[in-house]
Amino acid sequence: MKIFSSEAHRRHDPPFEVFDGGRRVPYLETPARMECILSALRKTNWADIQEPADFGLDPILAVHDSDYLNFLASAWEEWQASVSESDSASDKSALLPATFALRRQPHKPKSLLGRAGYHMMDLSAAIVDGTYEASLSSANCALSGTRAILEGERAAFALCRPPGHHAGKDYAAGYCFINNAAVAANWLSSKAKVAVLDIDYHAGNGTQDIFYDRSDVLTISIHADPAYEYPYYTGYEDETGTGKGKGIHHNFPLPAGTDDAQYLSTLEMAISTVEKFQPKYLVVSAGMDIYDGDPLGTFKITRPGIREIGNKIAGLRLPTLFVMEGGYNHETLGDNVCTLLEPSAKN
Ligand code: OKP
Ligand code: ZN
Repeated sequence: MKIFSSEAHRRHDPPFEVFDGGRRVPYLETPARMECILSALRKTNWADIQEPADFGLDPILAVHDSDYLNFLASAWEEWQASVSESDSASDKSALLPATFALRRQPHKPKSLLGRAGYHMMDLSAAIVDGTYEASLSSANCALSGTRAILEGERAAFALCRPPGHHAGKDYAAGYCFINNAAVAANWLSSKAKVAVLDIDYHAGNGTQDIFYDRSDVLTISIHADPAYEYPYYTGYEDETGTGKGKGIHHNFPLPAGTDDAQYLSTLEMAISTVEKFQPKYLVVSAGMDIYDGDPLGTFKITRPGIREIGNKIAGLRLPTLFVMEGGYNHETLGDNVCTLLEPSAKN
């Protein structure tokens, strides 16, 4: 299986994020996550790990607003250059605003902190030196995987970092800046119908937003019910798309503590939804934070559960691009990723 991974992800290494209640904690979405996954992949006999190619900005701008991408491109330097736009300017180790724009607020200000709060949804998407470059290389991993699929590979894996599924057209959120899976799915959609299946523990709100009014990209997300879990405001069952996209978007919210049996019966419904749509391509947002004991999750999915998820996905027999999303238990992350991919790698 072709796997695309770039060292450039290391340049994105924020010193902290802010948890609920205002607690500053070390950033959980670390470069070490990639080490874990790569070292597990290298122990298999099927992983063909390659550097991504550079696809430029066009395929990214097909999904994200240019104002937003310009913000990402210059935010760090502006942050360093800014002279005390606010009290927080004394600690410049990460750009993290403390005010956020609700979209019903009409103004998009020119000031850096004003734009930062406009283009961020929460306190888990800190911008540091190298965030933009790492995000571009992450998208290039997804695009390289897409090209492999278009050239006839049955499956490919984009080892993306930062992850992407919380990022919308014009905002960063939950460790995500560029929506890698959406960039890939959008390119594939220029050839034929595409389904995106998001199995990360958290609702794929960004992917949903990006395709919500489109009928050519089916989006399905299976996740912790936003009634109790991040991202709280979206990912509910009654969100099914709008306009031409009505009925093409599906959320499967699950209770805290969901086990293999519950998860797999929901996956069954998701898989038959994909089959009915009859896509030519599949993109899987592969978050492994569904695994039992993940520091950000509550589900109790076991290794055999992950294997069964991998079997069901491979059973669709669609050209499939796996895109890395979350997963924060360093001990188990690498083996879980290999277990998920293996049935598709040997297909
Ligand atoms: C990213 B991905 C903890 C707050 C954590 C951000 C979660 C982002 C998850 N109380 N907020 O979907 O794995
Ligand atoms: Zn997640």
